[in-house]
Amino acid sequence: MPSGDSPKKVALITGITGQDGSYLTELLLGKGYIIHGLVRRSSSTIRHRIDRLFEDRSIYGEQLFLHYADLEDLTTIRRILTKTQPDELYHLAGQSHVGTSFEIPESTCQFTAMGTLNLLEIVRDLPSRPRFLYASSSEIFGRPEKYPQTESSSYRPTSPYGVAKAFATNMVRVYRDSYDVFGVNAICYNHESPRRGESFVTRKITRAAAAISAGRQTSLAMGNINARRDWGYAPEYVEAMWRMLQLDAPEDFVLATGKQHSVQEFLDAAFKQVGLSWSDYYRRVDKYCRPSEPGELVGDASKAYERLGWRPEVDFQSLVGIMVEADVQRIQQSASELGKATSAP
Ligand code: G4F
Repeated sequence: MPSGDSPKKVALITGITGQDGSYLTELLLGKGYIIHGLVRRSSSTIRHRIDRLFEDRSIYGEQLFLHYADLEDLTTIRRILTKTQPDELYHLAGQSHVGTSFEIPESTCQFTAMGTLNLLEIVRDLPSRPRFLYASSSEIFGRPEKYPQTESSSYRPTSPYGVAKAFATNMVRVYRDSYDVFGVNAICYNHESPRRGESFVTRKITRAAAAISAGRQTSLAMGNINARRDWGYAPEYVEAMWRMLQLDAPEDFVLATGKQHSVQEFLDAAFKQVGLSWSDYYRRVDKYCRPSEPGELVGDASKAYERLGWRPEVDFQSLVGIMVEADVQRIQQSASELGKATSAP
């Protein structure tokens, strides 16, 4: 290293292959970080969101490193943390589907609640502790007494997922207050992007709008379309997460737009963009309805604005526009690749 250069910061990200993990990785690469990511080993590694980085030899093996570990592999995680000595640890991994948590409550709690506690225990014992950010969720507020919610609103979760997240969020606070761990909760409201998993409602809708307009799908089976959410744009949320770990002292923050829209409004905007009417294709199917839904989840992010200088810029219409456009392009690209393959001699 040339004299005068400060050493590069090191970050470790759990959930690096997810929507937020991939955006955070790009953000930190741009800031010159060395990044270590934990990847779950399964029969098929789902890594498509970071494939471009993985295949770039000037990045992978130089600035970006992946390690296989589940959140249950405590010895492995301890070893990776001891070896890589991160300055910042972003804990984004977890079973993130609220609906699925009703079907698999035990593994959801094991992974999301206990997985976070295990990680905090490891961090607590490290001689040189990283700053720790936990990606918490508006689901902790469940059926809130008041709206909009702030960092001090009470936790009243309505799903196994929300309960697991509330446990983990409280544990971060306990480790901060009891052991002086620099631990913070980013209490994130829904945040979406073209990289959103296909089983979440926004992406399910934008994919369907694109596929129906291309003649590849004929209908869209959905659950409760009266549900309302505070939807923001994911790349902006990871920027706030990074800013949280740059503060002098650890604090929790609500990250939200402060505006609510219904699933039906999302449907309407997405289908309009491709010149269709959603009601011609929509079918209500009970299996997509949840045993219980949260109440009015809408966040007040004024603390993030004041302390982090963070304010979401991408509004609801723009978010829908970005996502539909990306899915239309994906379909056009796959059609042209298929065309090339079938016309090959
Ligand atoms: O897109 P969703 O599955 O997101 P949900 O449950 O709000 O959770 C997301 O946001 C949380 C807060 O940030 C995160 F903690 C969590 O990890 C995840 O990222 O569902 C949104 C709404 C729900 O009310 C659901 O009942 O859409 C309703 N919905 C209606 N039909 C549907 C469907 N949701 C899904 N996934 N699929 C449907 O067919």
